[in-house]
Parts: sequence; C-alpha cells; structure tokens
Amino acid sequence: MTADIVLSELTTDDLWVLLQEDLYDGLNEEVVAEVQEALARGEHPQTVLQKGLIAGMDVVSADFRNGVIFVPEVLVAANAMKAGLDVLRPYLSRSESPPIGTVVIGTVRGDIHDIGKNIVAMMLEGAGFEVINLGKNVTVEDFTRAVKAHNAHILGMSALLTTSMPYMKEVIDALAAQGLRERVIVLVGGAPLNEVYAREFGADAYCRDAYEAVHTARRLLHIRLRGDHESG
Ligand code: B1M
Repeated sequence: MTADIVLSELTTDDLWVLLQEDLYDGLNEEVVAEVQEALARGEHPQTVLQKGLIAGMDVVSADFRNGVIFVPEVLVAANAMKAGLDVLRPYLSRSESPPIGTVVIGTVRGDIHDIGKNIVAMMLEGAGFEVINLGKNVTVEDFTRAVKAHNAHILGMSALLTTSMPYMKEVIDALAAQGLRERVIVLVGGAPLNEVYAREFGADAYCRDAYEAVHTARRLLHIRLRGDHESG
C-alpha cells in the first residue's frame, strides 16, 4: 500500500526500494510515478533502469526460481516492468545523429520472454543504431526476411528457455543457406546462453546483458566496416 507515501519526501535509496517492491507487486501506476520521480530528481535513465526496474525484476526472478511466486505473479510484475520501461524508452532510445548501423532483433520461436530483449533494443537505439524489433516468438522466415529487407548489419536473437535456445541455430543455418550469413553479424543473448552455446550455434558473439550487447555491436560493426573499407 503506497497511497500515503509522498514520493518527494523519500531519500533516493528509499525510492529505489519502493520502486522494486511496487514492481514486484505489479503496481503499474506507482511504478510509473516512481520512475518519473527518479528522472525528475536528475537520476540517469540507465541508473533508474538498473537500480529500480532490473533490481526489482531480479527479486521476481529469484522468487520464481525458488517457488515463492508463480506465473501469474510473474506476469503482473512483468507488466509493471513494461509500464516503467515505457516511461524510460524515450530517454534510453534518444539519439540525435544518423544511425550507425541497422539491427534486426527478436525473441526466437517458442519463446515469449521479451523484457530483456526490449531493453537491449532500446539501448541499441540509444547508442545510435536503427533497430527493427520483430517482437517475440519470431520464426526463421521472419528473421531472414527482415535481415534481407532492411539490409541489416546485425541480427540480435534472444532466448530465455533452454527449449527455445537451439532455434537460434536454425535461424543461423537458414541465413547461411540463403547466402546471408557472411553479410550479417549475429549476436545472441538470454539467461540460459553462454559463449559455448553461442559458438556451437554459429553466432559471432554472446552478450551477457544490454551493456555488453551495445559494446559488442559497436565493436564488431567497427571491425566489419574497417575490413570492408580495406578490401574495397
Ligand atoms: Co519465464 N522462465 N516462463 N516467464 N521467466 C524463466 C526464463 C525461467 C528461468 C524461470 C525459472 O524457472 N527459474 C524459466 C526457464 C527455465 C529454462 O528453460 N531453463 C521460465 C519458464 C519455465 C517459463 C514458462 C515455461 C513457465 C510456465 O508456463 N510454466 C513460461 C514459458 C512461456 C514461453 O516463453 N513459451 C514462462 C513465462 C513467463 C512469463 C510470461 C510469466 C514472464 C515473461 C513476460 C515477458 O517477458 N513479457 C516470465 C518471466 C518474467 C521470467 C523470469 C522470471 C524473468 C525474465 C526477465 O524478464 N528477466 C525468468 C527468470 C530468469 O531469467 N532468471 C523466467 C529480466 C531481464 C532484464 O533479463 O531477460 O535475462 P533477461 O535479459 C538480459 C540478458 O539476458 C541480456 O540482456 C538483457 C538485459 O540486460 N539479453 C540479451 C537478453 N536477450 C538478449 C538478446 C541480445 C543480447 C542480450 O541480442 C543481441
């Protein structure tokens, strides 16, 4: 129950705690107000993301894993996360310069987890990429069609389930079969993945989180463009 709390009277540390708790409880309006309050205090949008929203979701993840809460509770928390992210989106994805490259991104077929993927998409936009977000449960055909249609420099795939993760290899194999694999940098991410799986599936790199995704996208695109320049 947060109705009696005056946000402006809280210390910033207490504001983070309240934001995490309200996200956990799925209180969308409160989460929105708390994100706005943090921004109004001059907190950096990435700090709000990290200390408020992601920290709150970490507690949800731990309690889900330990059987303290179940899918319905996770779903309401995920909705509150989405409400908070909607407030942050314009700040995280703001970029004044022309795009430095095009990224197609999506969560693979059989998987509807999209919170992390959407954070990655926003941060890539903020870093100056044009991002085509295909959403969740994306098929091989939709991935390959979008890579072709947008002449993408980078394909990003997300999977949160051990059962959906191998689908990434199907997408990468399809890119190769269509002669597109050499043209596009493939980055993968999501909780069950690691470097070894990424290599096994034929991806160029595994990204542990959104920060690493941005850093890796920039680094590999820079290497690719320099190579093209030198050979052309
Ligand atoms: Co689900 N779920 N879930 N779930 N869920 C997990 C993934 C699980 C690990 C929980 C657990 O049991 N401990 C487990 C998977 C077990 C496994 O396969 N190993 C699980 C399960 C089992 C399920 C269901 C099967 C449950 C059921 O129905 N019985 C079901 C599956 C539905 C389906 O997809 N077909 C299901 C459903 C759901 C909800 C719908 C309720 C909801 C998703 C809502 C949504 O996304 N819109 C949900 C949630 C929220 C979770 C947990 C609790 C949290 C995931 C999350 O949002 N994390 C999750 C527990 C966990 O992950 N430990 C769990 C916060 C987010 C910021 O982090 O997504 O890791 P993350 O993203 C990070 C990085 O991974 C990385 O950067 C992001 C930001 O820093 N990253 C990328 C991610 N994608 C990237 C792509 C890139 C680069 C980096 O490309 C370049």
